[in-house]
This record gives sequence, C-alpha cells and structure tokens, in this order.
Amino acid sequence: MPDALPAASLVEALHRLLGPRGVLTDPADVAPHLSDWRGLYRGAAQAVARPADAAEVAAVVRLCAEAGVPVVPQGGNTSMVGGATPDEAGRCVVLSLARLNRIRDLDPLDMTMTAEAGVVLKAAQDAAAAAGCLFPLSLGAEGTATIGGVLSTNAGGNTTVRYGNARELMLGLEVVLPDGGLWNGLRRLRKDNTGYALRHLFVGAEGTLGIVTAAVLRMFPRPRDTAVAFCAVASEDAALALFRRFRDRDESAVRAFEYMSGAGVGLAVRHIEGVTLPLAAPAAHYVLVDLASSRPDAGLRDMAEAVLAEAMEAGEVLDAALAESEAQAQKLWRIREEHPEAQKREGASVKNDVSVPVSRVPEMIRRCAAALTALIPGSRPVPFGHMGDGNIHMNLAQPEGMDPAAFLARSHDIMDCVNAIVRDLDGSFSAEHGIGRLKTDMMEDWRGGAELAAMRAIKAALDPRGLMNPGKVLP
Ligand code: FAD
Ligand code: 2HG
Ligand code: ZN
Repeated sequence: MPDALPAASLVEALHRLLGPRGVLTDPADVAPHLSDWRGLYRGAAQAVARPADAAEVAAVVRLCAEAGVPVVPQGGNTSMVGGATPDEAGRCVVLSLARLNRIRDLDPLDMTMTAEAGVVLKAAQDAAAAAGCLFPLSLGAEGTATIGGVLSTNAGGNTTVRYGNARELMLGLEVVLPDGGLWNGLRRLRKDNTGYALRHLFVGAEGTLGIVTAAVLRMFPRPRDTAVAFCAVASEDAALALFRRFRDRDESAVRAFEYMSGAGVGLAVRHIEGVTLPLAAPAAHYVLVDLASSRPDAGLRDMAEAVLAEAMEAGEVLDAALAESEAQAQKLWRIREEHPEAQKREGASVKNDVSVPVSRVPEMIRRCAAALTALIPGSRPVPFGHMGDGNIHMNLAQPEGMDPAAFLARSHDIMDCVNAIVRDLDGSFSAEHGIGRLKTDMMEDWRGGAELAAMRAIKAALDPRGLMNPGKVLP
C-alpha cells in the first residue's frame, strides 16, 4: 500500500478524529512519552494519540496504516527494556491507551473482570477487592503500569509463584489488528478449544502484533488469613531450603517468596525514607515470605512460626521478623519493593532479568557475582527477586566513584557475562521484562533457527508492513 498522507495531514486527520484532548503535539506534553523509566532511550514522534475507546484506537491505527506511519503503543511507560519508547527517527505516532480506563464488567460468580487496556493495575486490584475478590498480579510499578502493558509484556511480579504470569490471568482479549480491524475475543470461558489460541499470541508480543484494547481477567477468592515474614538467612542455599520447607508444608499458601542480598537491602535502607532493617543485625542474604489463604482459620501465622523455628534449628534462618499487622506487612514489603528505586538513586546499574530452574538459583547467584566482580573490579552485585520462580534480577551497581557513563558503556559485556552462566544453567536471558529494544540483538543467538523463523512468519502474516512497534522484540 503506498503512503497516502504526508506527516502534517496525518496529525490534522488525528485532530479531526480525536479532538484536542486526543492528540498531543506540544513538545512539553509529548516529552514524557519519549523516554523510558530507566533513562536508557530518548526517541521522537510526530504526535501522541490518545483515543478514548476501542473504535477510536482502530481508527487511529487505520489512519497510520494508510499513511505508512509506525505506531508505538504505550501504557504506563514503565518498561524496563525500552519497549514503549519510539526510535529517534521521529516518524512514528505514540498511541497512548491511558484514556481507555474503564472496567466494563466484573462478575464475582464467574470470577472475571473485563478491563480496558489503560486501567492501571492498582485500580484493577482495587476493583476486585471492592467486590470481595482478588486480582493477584502484583509488582512494584502497579500504581502506574496498565492492564494492556502487563499483558503485552506477560509481566510476572511477586505472586507468579502462586498465580502465574499475566498470561495465566487472562481468559479473553479485544485487539486492534495492524490493518485497523477490531477483533473481539472477550470470551470469559474456562474452556474454549476452538483452533489456535489467538489471544495468547498478543500476550508478551510487546505491541508488535496489534493493540490490546481490553481483556477478560481471572479473579480469585480474597485472602482471609495472611502472614508475612522477613528473614535473614545463612546463604543462597539456605534461602532455597526455606522455600522448600514452606512449599512442602502448604504449597497453596505461598503467595510470594522473594530473595534479597545484603547489598540490596543496604541500598534500600540508605536511600529510601522510612525503610529500616527490622532485624537486630544486618546479614548477607534475606528472604521475604508472604503466605495467604482464603480460609479464615488457615492458621498461617502459627504455620510460619513453626516452619521458621525448624529452619532456625537447621541453621538456615538466622533471624526473622513476623508482621503483627497489615501496616507492618506493608513495611516489610517496602524493603523489597523499593529495590529498583534505591538502585537508581545509588547511580548507574545494569539489570539482568534472568531465570534458571529453581534448583539452580543459588549456583547462578554465586557464579554471576564472582564473574561480575572479576569483570569490573569494585562493581557491586545486587541480586534480588522472585526466587520461587527461579527469576533473579542479577543486577550490577557501578563501582563507587566510577563515571556512570563509563560503567554503562560496559552494559553489553556485563549482560553477556551473566547470560553465559545462565545459558550454562539452562536458563533464559529474559524472564519477565521482555525483549523491547534492549535485547533484540540477543534473539538470534538464543532463539534463532526454527523458533525465530516462526516468530518472523507470524509477524509477517499479521503485520506485513512492519508498522507495529518496529525495532522491538525481533532483530
Ligand atoms: P509500557 O511500559 O507502556 O509498555 C510495555 C510494552 O507493552 C511496550 O512494548 C509497549 O509498546 C507495549 N504495550 C503497552 N500497552 C499496550 C497495549 N495496550 N497493546 C499492545 N502493546 C502495548 N515487570 C515484571 O514483570 N515484574 C515486576 O516485578 C516488575 N516490576 C517493576 C517495577 C518497577 C519500579 C518498574 C518501573 C517496572 C517493573 N516491571 C516489572 C516492568 C514491567 O514490564 C511493567 O511494569 C509493566 O508490565 C508494563 O506496563 P506498562 O503499562 O507500563 O507498559
Ligand atoms: C522487580 O522485581 C522488578 O522489582 C524490577 O522486576 C527489577 O529493577 C529491577 O531490576
Ligand atoms: Zn521482578
């Protein structure tokens, strides 16, 4: 199809379609949409389109397709891999889903919620809670990240160990396809074997196959008994042994099992107001365990005390603090949740969002930490994250006093160093944050051959002109 509209006409056409609230062109308004949370990229765009419903999204995509203009979908713009940031060419339109923010339906008997793409994750959680249910997806950016964004990245977060990734929490989707067609797949069925599971193609596609405009989400019974403990543990192996103890006692109760290093907790205490160590002495390794049950008489506190006592006896747990109230539980969680922000304030850091089989997490942390400090003397490994899923953020903080730019210039050496060990342990170079722009050059090496060829064929079938979030995911 030839490009029919010159740039100025496209922006005018968008204005006619969406009205003044629906298009941003003033550089000050557009600027927040052109860079990413980590500050790795700064792109350019003709305009930011802000449609208000799925029909308007379809019309925007159609106009852009007619003009041959790339579209970069954006939700809360919290991507860790530059997925929602346009390139520097300035030709694309950023398509913000922020105004599609309605919860269309919520059914506590079906245990489903139909939410539009721009609904903020925290708002979806709150809506479920108000109906006496739980929407369990939980991550540090939940006050900003959107339903469209968490589905498009197949986000994991803190509760994957119990409820699965975003993919497992989705029953149906509504999607605007690259030609501007609207596919309504908002079925709220537990069983629906009717050919290819099209909806799953768009989950984790990072906006490269179409625009998610709404989703049917699964809800769960709300927890009526909970227990949260913050523990100092003797080693990485002791942390894993503690996970096994809790899982063997009652797997269904383990809602989160998070590992933190002494370095990471130290940074959170140093940089984040109100974060304090709840134990008598600092340690080299910590875990946060969160238990929850819909049974009010589950006795989770007693269970936690019993398991921790056994683990102390075995020398695995050195000290532990059990929350006495919801406020205390939140305070313990803040130590973990503030890790990304604390690392940001400490200076430059390189993130490695990797996964290995759960059994190999301790070895992975130890080997990576040793290899990284040998690679860049004085650098500080800050491993933390979702140990129960085998997903550790094997991050590296710059040496104190080093020029941040010089440290970041080594980013790819650092990622290669971690990835070589992760590969040796049968892991993945991208566990939950996705590929975005940051990791496209790793795809050939890790997913090349039949797998990447199939991905390219799918992309070509749905988006033959390559206008959906170009330069992301596929090399
Ligand atoms: P954006 O950043 O706007 O977009 C992400 C990607 O999806 C981009 O490729 C974008 O083009 C695409 N996209 C967005 N909306 C749509 C749509 N409607 N249709 C099609 N494509 C779309 N991730 C985890 O998995 N686990 C964590 O624990 C976690 N913690 C985080 C903590 C912090 C402090 C931050 C800043 C990020 C964290 N993340 C985490 C990263 C994570 O990817 C995002 O928070 C979330 O999944 C992205 O949602 P968003 O709405 O901000 O999407
Ligand atoms: C988390 O688990 C996020 O907090 C962010 O996935 C991880 O900052 C990071 O590396
Ligand atoms: Zn994470």
